[in-house]
Amino acid sequence: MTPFDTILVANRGEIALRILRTARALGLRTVAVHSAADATAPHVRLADRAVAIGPAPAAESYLDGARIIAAAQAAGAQAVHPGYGFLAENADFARACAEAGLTFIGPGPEAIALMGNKAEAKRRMVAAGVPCVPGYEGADQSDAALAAAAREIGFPVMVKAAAGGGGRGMRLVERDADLAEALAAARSEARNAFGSDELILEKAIRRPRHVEVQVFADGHGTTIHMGERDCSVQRRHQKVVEEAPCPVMTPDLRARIGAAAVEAARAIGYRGAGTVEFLLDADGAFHFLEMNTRLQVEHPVTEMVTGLDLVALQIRVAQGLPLGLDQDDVTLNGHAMEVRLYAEDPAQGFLPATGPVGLWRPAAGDGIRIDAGIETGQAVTPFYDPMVAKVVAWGETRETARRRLLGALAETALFGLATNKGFLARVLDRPAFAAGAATTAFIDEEFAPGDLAGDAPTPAEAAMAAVVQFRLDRDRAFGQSRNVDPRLLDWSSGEPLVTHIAYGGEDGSLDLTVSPRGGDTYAVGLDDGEMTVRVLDLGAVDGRLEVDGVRHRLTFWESAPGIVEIAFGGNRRVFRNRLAFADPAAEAGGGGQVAAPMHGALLEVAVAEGDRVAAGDRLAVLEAMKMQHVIRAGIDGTVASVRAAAGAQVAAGDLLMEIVADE
Ligand code: MV4
Repeated sequence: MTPFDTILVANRGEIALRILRTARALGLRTVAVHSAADATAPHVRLADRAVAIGPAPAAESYLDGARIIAAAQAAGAQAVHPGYGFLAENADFARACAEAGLTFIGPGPEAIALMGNKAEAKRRMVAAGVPCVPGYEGADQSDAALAAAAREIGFPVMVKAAAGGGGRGMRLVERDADLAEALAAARSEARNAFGSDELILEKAIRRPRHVEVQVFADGHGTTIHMGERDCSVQRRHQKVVEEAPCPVMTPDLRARIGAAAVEAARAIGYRGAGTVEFLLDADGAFHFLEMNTRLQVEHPVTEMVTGLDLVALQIRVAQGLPLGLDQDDVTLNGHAMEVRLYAEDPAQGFLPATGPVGLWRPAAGDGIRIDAGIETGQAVTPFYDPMVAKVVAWGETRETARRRLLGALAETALFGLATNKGFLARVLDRPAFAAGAATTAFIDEEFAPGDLAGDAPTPAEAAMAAVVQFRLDRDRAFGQSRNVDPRLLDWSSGEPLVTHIAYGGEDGSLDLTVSPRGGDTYAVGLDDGEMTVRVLDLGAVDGRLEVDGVRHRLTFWESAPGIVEIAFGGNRRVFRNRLAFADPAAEAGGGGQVAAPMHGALLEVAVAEGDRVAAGDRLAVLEAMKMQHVIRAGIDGTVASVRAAAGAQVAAGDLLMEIVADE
């Protein structure tokens, strides 16, 4: 192992930034690589040098080992940190680095390859005396051999792909009669996904906890552990919450599970950072599951309770230096809890969300750490994992960490994209989670499929949204000109100005009216009721509004005129004013109510009562923000009434005309 002074980070997003920061802090020079989609990404700007390695698809960029090795050579890096994902557990890449004279910051290729095959890993672990789930990992893959093994193990059994991981290709089989079909399906799935149809069987453990132990080894005979993480809360094998320590850990259990993890690493001559995964059953027995031969996404919770920088230690070990720590030097302090913030929409089956980030403003505070890969103005693209940030909180106790994490989520603003933030808060809020009782079955047990989306806005929230939107439209209409006497804002010479705003769609719709009452006070009508809303403060992003005597804090972002995203200390809600869009066909009931899309002056009204119009025909021209907006018919029909004349000042949502649809 040769010392190095320049390190290439073969990754992107938050983990690339995380690694680059430590490398810089250690005085190393840094090289970033990026795909065409990431040319202006934050990790590219943080590194001393950056090399473009290919087009957006990962297979042609971040997964292309040859291009990364060429980039390291071109930019003068002598070491490569793979992060997690991509090439982190690719034994061929680790070997190719070595052959190219580059230090791969991770374990040797043999350890990666060994742990990449579950059957082989389990045989080695059984031989090393590491407790494993009773099972079958034999070379005889015939149906007869597997069926005999399943009966010996006893149902229910888990069928797993030997080359798989993270739950892919895994099947639970409750009874003998279902085995043959499960084997056939698992084989075909495994062959397609991993290029190998080798299977293993295990006794199925019901409602286990996922407990993983962080291990570290140097090349000088030291192998230690750094305590455990509980990652039981997962959704479709994707981790949602991770914490350290495990809520049900005892000193005795930690000593035993830690010793087993260290033994697992020693048995294969491991070097660097690794994670040994166990299932912890309801009786407190633990069973080896697999070993991940990389730095994990959730390593920050271990860093927060140990005070160690795992990336710095990885680099140190890769330099050939001793770890410099004994088991006794590792002490655990307090509790840390992490959630993974994803650009995905729980209301649409957690569909990944892509597009530009309108506003990213992470929380800050005591005991809060946020590792993010995004910035305001950067786009989340469909090419890579949609995780945009990890929000982590530390506290003396688990409950303090949990409450801080809820607070940090509420204070973290991410607009422009759907996120799982509200879902994360609801997970953290569940009594079973708060009690530390969550197992791997938690999400299935606690959340009905239709219950993942979150709730509708309250009347007070809709009223605040309407007032925020009214004010944004007003300020736009009266020209950021600033020459308007503030006393004249909201002033009208005729009837009191009433602005109609309509939210919602198919299911619940909210029809509101906003009427200025002088000063910063507004009467907001909703259904038969009326709320009094006062604007105490409305900045570019933050606001404080009072609804019927109760003050609320909010953050907002206007994605387009007529669409405002607001977070009331928690989940982002999108308020889309239907009346702001000249799309009468989309109106409830399919009627032809044509409303002004924004505050402005009507320059022209192109139709009269009784005129026949076709969808797309020009109805009127509105001037706003020094631009002319053509308002077009959304449906075919006859103009039933015209409510405004050329020259009139109109407010957003004002009814301009009605079209009666053709029969
Ligand atoms: C199991 C199991 C029960 N019994 N193996 C899922 C991911 C992969 N790493 C292993 N997994 C499991 N293996 C036996 N013998 C239950 C799971 C499991 C699970 C494990 C960890 C975290 C979440 C999980 C969710 C469902 C199933």
